Amino acid sequence: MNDNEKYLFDLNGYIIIRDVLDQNEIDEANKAIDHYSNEIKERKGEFSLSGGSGELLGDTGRGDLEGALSWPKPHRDPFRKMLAHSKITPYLSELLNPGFRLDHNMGIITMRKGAEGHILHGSSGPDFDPHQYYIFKNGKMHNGLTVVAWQLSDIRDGDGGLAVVPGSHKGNIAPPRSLTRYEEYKDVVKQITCNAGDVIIFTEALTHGTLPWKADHQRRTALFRYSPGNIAYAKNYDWPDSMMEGLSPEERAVMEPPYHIRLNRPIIDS
Ligand SMILES: O=C(O)CCC(=O)C(=O)O
Repeated sequence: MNDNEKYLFDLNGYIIIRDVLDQNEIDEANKAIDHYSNEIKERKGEFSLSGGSGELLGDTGRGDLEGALSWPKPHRDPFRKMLAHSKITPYLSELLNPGFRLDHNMGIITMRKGAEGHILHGSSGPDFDPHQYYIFKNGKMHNGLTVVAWQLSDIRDGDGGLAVVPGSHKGNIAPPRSLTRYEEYKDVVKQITCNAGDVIIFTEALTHGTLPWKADHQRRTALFRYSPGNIAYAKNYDWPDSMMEGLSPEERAVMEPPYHIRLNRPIIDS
């Protein structure tokens, strides 16, 4: 992570890394999603994410697809490659410190035209959340739970999808409810545009959410969440054999449970 990228992450709470995947890798990942498309669960009723906001409403819910790391070969391969990808691990070592670990099982977000948005949320101010935080101390960034979002389809201005309040990861005051519902202060909410193959890294301290999907093509994003090696947000880190079988040493390293780096924690050499 170079100095300009550090500046941008500290300033905004997120960074976009361009062209991490080539066209072949994007195609492989999309082919695997196509193969499992009948398992996509659209969030409706009590699972809706729009929180009753008229601005975030849609005709259907976000489509979630789980379990990609456990799929049989070759379908799992494109997602296994994302787990400890050599173009991304240097960023995670910088932002979360060496020894970072996968927190939560990864998931694939799909949105078809008309899918609702997700109320904006984030953990900065007024309270300190010891699992999801952004701290700058002794000349260095320290992050709690951090999202790595792999884009598998293009997102243009006005399409919808991930939206953030840049800089809010350093906020001390809770955002107005009308902002989190996308009813007011829309000028401070930025919809992120990017291309398939790009990766967005953002801290969960950042106020972020999802705008309803308006494009004809389906949104597809593979979402991985990481924590520093010493902490866990999610309860479960006893990963099933189906997820562990066949992993490389680097991939295994990010599947370690939370414990101190001093206790022979395997570290990815970035
Ligand atoms: O649509 C997105 O990328 C944001 C998803 C999100 O914030 C969440 O699932 O908690």
